[in-house]
Amino acid sequence: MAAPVNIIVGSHVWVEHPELAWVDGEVFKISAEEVHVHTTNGQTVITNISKVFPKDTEAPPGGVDDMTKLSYLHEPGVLHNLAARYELNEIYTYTGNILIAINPFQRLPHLYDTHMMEQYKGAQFGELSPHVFAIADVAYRAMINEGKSNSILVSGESGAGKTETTKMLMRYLAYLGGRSGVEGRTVEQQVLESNPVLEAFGNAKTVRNNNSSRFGKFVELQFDKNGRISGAAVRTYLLERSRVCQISDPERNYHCFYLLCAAPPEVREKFKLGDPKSFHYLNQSNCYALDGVDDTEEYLATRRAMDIVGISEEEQDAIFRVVAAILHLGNIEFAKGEEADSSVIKDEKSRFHLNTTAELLKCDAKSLEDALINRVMVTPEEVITRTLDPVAAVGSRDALAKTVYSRLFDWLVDKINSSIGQDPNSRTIIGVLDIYGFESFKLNSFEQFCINFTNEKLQQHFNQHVFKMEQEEYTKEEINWSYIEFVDNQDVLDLIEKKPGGIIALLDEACMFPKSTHETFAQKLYQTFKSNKRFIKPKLSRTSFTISHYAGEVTYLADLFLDKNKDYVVAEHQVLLTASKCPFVSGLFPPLPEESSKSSKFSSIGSRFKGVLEAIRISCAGYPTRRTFYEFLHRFGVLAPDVLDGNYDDKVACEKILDKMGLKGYQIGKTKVFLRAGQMAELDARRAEVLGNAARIIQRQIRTYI
Ligand code: AD9
Ligand code: MG
Repeated sequence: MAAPVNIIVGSHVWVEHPELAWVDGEVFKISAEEVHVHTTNGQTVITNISKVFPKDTEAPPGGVDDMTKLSYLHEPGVLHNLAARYELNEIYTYTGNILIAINPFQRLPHLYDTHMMEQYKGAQFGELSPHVFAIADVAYRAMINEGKSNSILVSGESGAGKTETTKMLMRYLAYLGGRSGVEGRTVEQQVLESNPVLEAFGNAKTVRNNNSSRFGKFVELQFDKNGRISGAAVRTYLLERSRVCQISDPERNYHCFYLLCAAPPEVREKFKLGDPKSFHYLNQSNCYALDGVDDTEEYLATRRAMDIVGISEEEQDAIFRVVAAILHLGNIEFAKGEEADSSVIKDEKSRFHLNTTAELLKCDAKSLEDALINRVMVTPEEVITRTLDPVAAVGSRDALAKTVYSRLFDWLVDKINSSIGQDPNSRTIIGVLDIYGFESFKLNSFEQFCINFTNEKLQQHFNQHVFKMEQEEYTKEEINWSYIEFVDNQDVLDLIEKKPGGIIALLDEACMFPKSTHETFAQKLYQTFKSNKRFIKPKLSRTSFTISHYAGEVTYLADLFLDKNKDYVVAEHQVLLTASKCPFVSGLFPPLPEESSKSSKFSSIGSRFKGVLEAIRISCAGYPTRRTFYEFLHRFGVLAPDVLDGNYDDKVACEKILDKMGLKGYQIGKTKVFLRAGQMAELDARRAEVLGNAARIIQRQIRTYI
């Protein structure tokens, strides 16, 4: 978005500001490329003309509800508009048919109450204030009227409000497609209550968000021919497994661990639980409680939601028993054994936790011990039992915890799906996608790599969609357009997912090759991508690499990439749990054929995910500003009074004015004028000149008169 060059002395402009991002002011001097500006906060700024953007002095103080109504589509204009609306608690703004939401960080109950839902039901899009309900309504109407399935994508960085938005969308769709007055557990109620269940097990506090989703989710609502919800399917993507055994201050593990530790006393006694501070998987961070969240209440709420979703008492008991077992498992420590490279259970305390884990999982304690400290190697010739040193035993313990937890999570998703039920006769669906948002921390590992890759995919989908939408608008207005370049992130995606040769392919390759280490993997990346514009090797680093994502640069530590990419279940763990006397636990580990043991789940994520300034940038590449003929003449008629007097029809009049101003490259559609980036500013500058001259003439006349 290059700044337009038509900035003159007296122009109202935006200039960059180190803290405020942008500040407005007035140009008082221009010398060559340098612009001198008096800012409204009392400073004088001298900057290059390319860094100065015109300010629309006629924009309404409360902002406009659709960005396409802005005279200037540039970053300061867009941000200013959003800020002006946010001041008035207007958190929603349209950009065409895209909704931008700004996180209010406070409950706005009236915004989502039944009265509001009634208002939006069937209302023409754009007639009421921008709202998430309006987006859902459009999707629903299109389905009813045209028999079209639709998906709603929610995107934004971590903490932006995607999950809350998704829940509002689902609530509104449940309202439209629900059976009012029906008693008992309805499909829509079950769908809505699946949210708290999945959040208890799949969300956690991170640095950016107290309730951060650590998995991606696509909810498919199925409708019957009368537009009633008749079934639903929840698909989840890539739960962050490492969090189960590794957290850093001030983050938390998954909510379910804390709420179970805060359960009523009889539950805690049964599972031998106590203070969360006493568990290794929780006490690696100093954060236990969340502001405004009562974990005891959350425990009860989760149980209630499980009831509605259709998880039986018995199953609920087994679920929490497994959660407790994981906490005890994490407290098993190891000491060096007598033989070299071997280990033993460290002390009585660890033995207690080992026995408790076995009790809760209903498996044999000795077998559990063996599975933790030994590894069986099967070669074509013989079967060898190898001992593990204490470090490897801890690795084995953590691998078991992660496996059990992710199986438990998958079980919950399956259960939700089977109990809500699918409608095989449904022909139309509305899908809602809520993923984990873009993340960049001080230290970023494989999890952030996966999360950010997912977001790149979604961004690409979004780019293509907006591009198509623009194209449709131009076609509708019958204006000529050939090729509109738009900022594309295909090169980042190629870097990551190209087969062969992308980062994921190289990682999978490294995982298959027994001699690889994170260092050889990093070296391979440096070599392969040395001239890739999106890939940067940080100086002085031997194992980290930087990717220039659409949302910014992120540096990843390659150290644990290999381990984390290998998603297989240790054979001994599998055998141990398949033999559990608890049908729930053994059900999580059905005997599996060999081949799945080495598969890397990660490599298939790309294919599973075919998925706002960028949108605005795309608009800028085409014809960002459009005005109806009437609006255009109203604003710029003053530039050519003779044309206005000429009795032309509106379209011709617009054309004559544009010609007179010597503008090139604009387009005239059937009802609107389409202007190129910067052309609106140019017209405004001319208009200001004309009006200024007129004012001076009037002043002179007045003076003469006096
Ligand atoms: V992440 O990528 O999963 O880490 P999200 O999902 O984008 O992230 P989330 O929806 O969880 O963010 O929102 C974060 C917090 O912002 C919520 O817990 C609320 O406290 C707050 N929030 C977000 N949207 C709204 C809203 N429309 N009304 C009120 C909101 N509060
Ligand atoms: Mg979320």
